[in-house]
Amino acid sequence: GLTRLDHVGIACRDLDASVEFYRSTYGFEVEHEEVNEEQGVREAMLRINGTDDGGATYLQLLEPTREDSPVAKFLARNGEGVHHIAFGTGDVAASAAGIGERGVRVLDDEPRSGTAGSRIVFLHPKDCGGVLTELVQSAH
Ligand code: CMX
Ligand code: CO
Repeated sequence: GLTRLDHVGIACRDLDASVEFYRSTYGFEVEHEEVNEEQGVREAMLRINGTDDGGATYLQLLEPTREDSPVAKFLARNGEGVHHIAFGTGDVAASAAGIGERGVRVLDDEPRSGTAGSRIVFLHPKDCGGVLTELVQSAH
């Protein structure tokens, strides 16, 4: 099942400026930064809290690396802002299959590679009340 809110993904034009905003305004620090070419993002994970299932909750700041990426498209249409939410699961394939059976479109046939070796799938926002939703299974 889904055990926690893993992260909130936020689209930004300038990752360094966004990181600095969250540091200076709230005191949140970057725990992890990487480029994911498949998703077309440069991203920073800011840890907000730990949870009793061993996971944690993050803000995922997302800057597009190419113009045809989902985040670039989102920025062009909406400007900067909340892009998606992500729920944690112990078994992303099983969670996606169960949710798919309920009529929600799962955008990835196979889980893809997410932050820090995690495995992720996305659910179509039009089937989720306008909220782009990600399921994530941590690597550890
Ligand atoms: N949240 C809510 N609605 C969204 C959305 C979002 N982030 N992105 C697009 N939509 C809506 C649009 O508003 C549009 O609605 P209308 O038809 O009512 O105008 C509709 O979905 C289609 O929008 P689009 O701009 O044509 O976008 P696409 O269909 O090309 O792509 C989506 C939308 C969700 C399929 C695509 O963004 C996708 O596959 N996303 C998953 C991958 C991803 O987002 N990766 C980046 C994050 C990586 C990470 O978290 O690690
Ligand atoms: Co995400």
